[in-house]
Amino acid sequence: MSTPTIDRERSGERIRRDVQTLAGPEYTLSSEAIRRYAYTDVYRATLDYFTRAWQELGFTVTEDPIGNLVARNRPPGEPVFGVGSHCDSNRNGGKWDGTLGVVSALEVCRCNAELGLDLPLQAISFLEEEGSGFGQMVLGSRIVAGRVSEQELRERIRAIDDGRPFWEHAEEAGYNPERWQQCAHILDDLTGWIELHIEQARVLQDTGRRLGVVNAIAGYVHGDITITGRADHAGATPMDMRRDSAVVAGEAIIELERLARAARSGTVGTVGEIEVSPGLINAIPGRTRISLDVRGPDDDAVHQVVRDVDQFAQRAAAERQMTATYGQRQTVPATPLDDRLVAALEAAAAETGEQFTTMISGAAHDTMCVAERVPSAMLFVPCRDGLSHTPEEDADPADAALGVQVMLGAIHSMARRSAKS
Ligand code: HGY
Ligand code: MN
Ligand code: MN
Repeated sequence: MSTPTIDRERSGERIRRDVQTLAGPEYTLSSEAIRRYAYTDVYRATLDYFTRAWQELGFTVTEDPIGNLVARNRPPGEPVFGVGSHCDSNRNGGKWDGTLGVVSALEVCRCNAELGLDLPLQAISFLEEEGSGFGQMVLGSRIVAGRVSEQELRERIRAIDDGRPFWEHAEEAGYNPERWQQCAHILDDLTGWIELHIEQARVLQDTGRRLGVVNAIAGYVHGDITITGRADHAGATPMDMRRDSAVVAGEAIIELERLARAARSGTVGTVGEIEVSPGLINAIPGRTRISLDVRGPDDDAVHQVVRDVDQFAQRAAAERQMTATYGQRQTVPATPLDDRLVAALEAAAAETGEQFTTMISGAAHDTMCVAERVPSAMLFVPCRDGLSHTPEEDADPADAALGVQVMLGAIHSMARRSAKS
């Protein structure tokens, strides 16, 4: 049976409509950016939007004990192919990051029904991929993968807004965090998994490609260095009596950039958060916290950079009679993706006649946590000038419709192959 062909114009229009609707005021906490995260009413409204849409297709929609959304067209226990992403957003987010992947998964399900393919499908929208609610990226999929501890969920992982534990917020939102280990079961029936996502850089755009087949995802370490000095008076304290923690933070920020460049092998690093206390113009910073985001395809190089910048900060602090301490938030290893599924996506992309690039993802994705148990791959579409994690983020629904065609082609060919075996 030949590869199913979708009506890309109709799919593009539905994708545009879904993404545009979910950028509306009832789906974001901010009027300047898309801002939605776990257990907020705007996030609930977003899940409800997708729930209605999948129910209209005859899918059974459930949410696992902490709020990962699952929609499937087969009874539990039957094998299904997985598609999806996340529909929470960065705190300064755009309307395409994540949400486009869930909308495209919905569109795959629509086309599957319209073409009468009856492919067995399960869609997942993972909770808290961005970490905008609790400062922990890919939290929902890490819970599914068992990459968190109960102590972290009960105690250590706390809401950015009010400092209360994840566990409490999950209970208040009506979920059952005490059953968090059952979340693993949402992957049990998956024969494969594909996540469509915007590239979040501009390799595709600058090389005139509309499709990127992702065969690996860079690993990362998230952590914080806190430097402790003295919060003295900014005017009265002579320079040689100061313990200015922001100075050491500045030295560490420059050192991180130097170390990441020197590490090569695609290693990158940045300080995205700088928190100064007491944070007053006329008070010397007694305490400064800098966040570390270090990533790359080579886990050893990434962890070496983190160790080196931690040692550097401790030495620089000690030289000025201060202290520096490092705390790791989380780490996810570099993730190779499934060769057969990558090849199926490449073949389906080639069939469209579009040129494509096979590439590594520098950004993290829930697929990193799915790939441990399920043969997985990703498909990128361009975003304008590589802009992401900003309200200026933009993409073309026609590219996403092309992506849906490729996803459906790959899933269809995998289904045909397993039927023959
Ligand atoms: O930051 C990331 O890699 C993802 O977009 N949350
Ligand atoms: Mn994302
Ligand atoms: Mn993101």
